[in-house]
Amino acid sequence: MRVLAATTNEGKLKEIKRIMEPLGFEVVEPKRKLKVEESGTSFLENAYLKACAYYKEFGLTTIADDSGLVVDSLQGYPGIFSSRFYALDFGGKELPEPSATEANIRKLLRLLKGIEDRGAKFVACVVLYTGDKGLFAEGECKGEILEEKRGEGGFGYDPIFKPEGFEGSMAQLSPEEKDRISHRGKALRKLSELLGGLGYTPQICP
Ligand code: ITT
Repeated sequence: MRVLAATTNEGKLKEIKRIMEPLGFEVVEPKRKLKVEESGTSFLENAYLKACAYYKEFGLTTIADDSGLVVDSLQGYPGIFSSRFYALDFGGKELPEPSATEANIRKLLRLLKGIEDRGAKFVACVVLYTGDKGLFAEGECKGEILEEKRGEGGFGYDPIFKPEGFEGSMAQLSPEEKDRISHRGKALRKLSELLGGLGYTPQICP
């Protein structure tokens, strides 16, 4: 099955390909990145908005991922605002320097300074939209927020997230290890099972 990956995030795109291609999907990149207003109030709504917008533009079965970091002691923030947390009017804004990712991490570490409860989870909601049907699946990865960055792998908040049962950060895992335990890996494998249950058989490309 050929699916268009509705994302502007290179880290996500790499992972979607890495997880879905061995499951028999051909993942194609959009010719153009779209600016989709993520006006939903949940990961599911935002994933659906992205999937529909890309489908409308390119006319291909589309997969979208809306994901983020849910932090217990911050009432679930940054949550659906994870990619733009630095600019959110919650706990003071940060300048996006040297990058939005660095500013997001800096803000989160600042807000958690001296806070004992560091519990958090990554959540991903993936939606596959075929033009007449939308299917979704969710995945979670529990862990805690470290005091400082560790590791160079992955993307986004990975260097400050320690998954449950591991010593280091998500950014210190190999790509295969991350995919095995990650919110995205779990959500995409669930989606693939759901599709199988509906009789879609992805063809392995030669
Ligand atoms: P698209 O909407 O174009 O897919 P985005 O980066 O804006 O790209 P989201 O709105 O879903 O995507 O925001 C997700 C943010 O959550 C992302 O920018 C990261 O900061 C963070 N995030 C999600 N999954 C992550 C992961 O596996 N590792 C680290 N950070 C992650």
